[in-house]
Amino acid sequence: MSSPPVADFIAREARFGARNYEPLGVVLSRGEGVFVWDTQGNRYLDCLSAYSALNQGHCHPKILAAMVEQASRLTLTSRAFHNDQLAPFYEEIAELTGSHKVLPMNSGAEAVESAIKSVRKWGYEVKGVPEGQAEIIVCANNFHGRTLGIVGFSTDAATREHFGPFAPGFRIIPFGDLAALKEAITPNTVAFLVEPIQGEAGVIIPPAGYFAGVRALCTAHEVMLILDEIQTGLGRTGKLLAEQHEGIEADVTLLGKALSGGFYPVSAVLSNNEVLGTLKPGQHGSTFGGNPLACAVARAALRVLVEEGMIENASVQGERFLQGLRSIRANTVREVRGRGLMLAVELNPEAGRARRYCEALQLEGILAKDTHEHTIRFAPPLVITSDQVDWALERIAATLTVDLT
Ligand code: IF1
Repeated sequence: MSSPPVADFIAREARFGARNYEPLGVVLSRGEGVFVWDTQGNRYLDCLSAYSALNQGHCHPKILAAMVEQASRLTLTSRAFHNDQLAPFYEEIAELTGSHKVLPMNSGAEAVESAIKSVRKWGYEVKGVPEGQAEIIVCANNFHGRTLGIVGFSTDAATREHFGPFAPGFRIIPFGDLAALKEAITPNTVAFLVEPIQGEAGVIIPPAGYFAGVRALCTAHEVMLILDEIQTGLGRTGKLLAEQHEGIEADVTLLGKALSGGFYPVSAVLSNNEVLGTLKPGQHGSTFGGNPLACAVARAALRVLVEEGMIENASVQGERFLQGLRSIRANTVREVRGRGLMLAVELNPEAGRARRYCEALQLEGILAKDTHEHTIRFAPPLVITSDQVDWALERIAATLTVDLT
């Protein structure tokens, strides 16, 4: 039996759904590795990977097996009782990332919120900041999620407008500007929250040495460095954590997205010191956080990432993809940026909206996502092969080569 037309699914979504997204006109029904298929049976190379949640590729068989096995045994206990998956999850993620304490949550935004709560508590109870005075420094053009606490310190109009009033306690400085950080730190500063590479802003890589300077300033002023690695972490940039490119260690690291390989929302706050130690029973939690299904899925997701060499592959294929994009000679392209398999092509404004090129790429069998009018992001699963990279580059080059005269 043939599937209903694409337009039918889209119209039915529009009828009852809140219109908070504007997806490309493709309706997907199956995924495997780097590929997805639409309801009509067309195959696409997924160059978004659900915003880097699918680093391990679609429906990875080993993660799937772990999920099915655990789902048939025990799914949820709440944290009112212990479960036999939580301890091994803690041990494995702590060992892999070199962390001392782990707080399991669900969505990325919850990990961010949990980190904010924890560093404020640390500020009052350990650093000695006067009650109610804690300040957290964040960067312009940040993206840390959609909760009220987080959107209050966004600088993007669509993200923040008409959702206030917002919570105080945040200072915004330009990304990549060390002098601005130095100036913004006060005795009441408890943390600097920042993405190692700004994702939503369009894959913005800070100047070399920036994070070494950030680390030194934070240490000197007893400010907790919180790295939001929800998008950059778990192999996406060619290292387990993007901080490794900078030769630094965060005090607090946030993971989400690929922590479950795209099967289930799993996030975590990892800390190197006493920050998470300030949380006592009853002071923070979540019904689903740390549940056995999440833990089993996350354990498998971390295992395949390491055992199957996905991090090294992201480094090798990322370099191939980057060089390939840089070698495209088209007057539509203004700049190519990337680290590992987190890549972006910024178009010249005269080239028109990036969305148009994503629609053209869709017809070529590639799914990619625009951001900020003129930027196209490429972030395929980390299991992509050289042949698949070359196949994509050929089509991307053809799509970007448009006569603008
Ligand atoms: C959407 C972007 C990606 C994140 C970082 C926390 C979160 C995210 C660094 C929150 C989430 C998403 C969510 C998605 C769009 C997206 C995104 F375009 F906005 F920047 F990935 F590129 N920290 N990123 O990137 O995690 O609560 O969603 O699990 O549609 O909002 P979440």
